[in-house]
Amino acid sequence: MGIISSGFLGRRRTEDPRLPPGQYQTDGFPVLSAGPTPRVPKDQWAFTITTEKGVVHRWSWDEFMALPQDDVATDIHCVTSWSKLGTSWRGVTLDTLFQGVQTDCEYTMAHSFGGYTTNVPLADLLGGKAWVAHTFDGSDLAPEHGGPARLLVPHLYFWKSAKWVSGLEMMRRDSPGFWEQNGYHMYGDPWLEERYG
Ligand SMILES: Nc1nc2c(c(=O)[nH]1)N[C@H]1C(S)=C(S)[C@@H](COP(=O)(O)O)O[C@H]1N2
Ligand SMILES: [Mo]
Repeated sequence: MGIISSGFLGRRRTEDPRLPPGQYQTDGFPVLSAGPTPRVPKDQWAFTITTEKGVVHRWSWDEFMALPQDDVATDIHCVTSWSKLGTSWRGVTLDTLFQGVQTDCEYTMAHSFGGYTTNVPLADLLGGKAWVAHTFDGSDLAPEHGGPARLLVPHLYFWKSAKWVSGLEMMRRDSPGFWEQNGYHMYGDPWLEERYG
């Protein structure tokens, strides 16, 4: 019925210039977890950055929430082909967390409560490109989406955005995390369709 057929709308949606190649837009928020959802009470939560010299920078929940906070509007892209456009988050930039961290390493391994890992170059975490996010759409980040806090690295496929993130470990050489050991790409640029290794 009417001039605008669903086919026309479908075409328009897939041609959105914000969609990387091979991605479709979803309005839902799919949950993709490799295991059960860990429940981490905020009073037992901490975020750490561990350098190659073994220096540990640690923030409790209250210390983390007292840092400067950023509101972020961004698109996210899952390697399984869904993208969600214009999502809104609140969190702390990695630039803030890395102030005062001395390292010569170019690579990091993100670690999560529950054991998930993913490798991200340090350069991709700095320069206003990545956050430890605790709020989605104005509400506390739900446990199934990584609450109390998750990594948010939206310019890479979403598997790099470690849910329930507990810390970053500096690495001298790039080394594969969980999905990267299981065939996913070491870097994961959605615009270059770096899906599999
Ligand atoms: N700790 C942890 N983080 C994770 C995952 C996971 O299984 N465990 N899955 C990754 C993948 S493959 C995707 S697409 C996104 C999914 O996030 P969502 O469940 O909030 O959509 O989280 C990423 N971060
Ligand atoms: Mo994913």
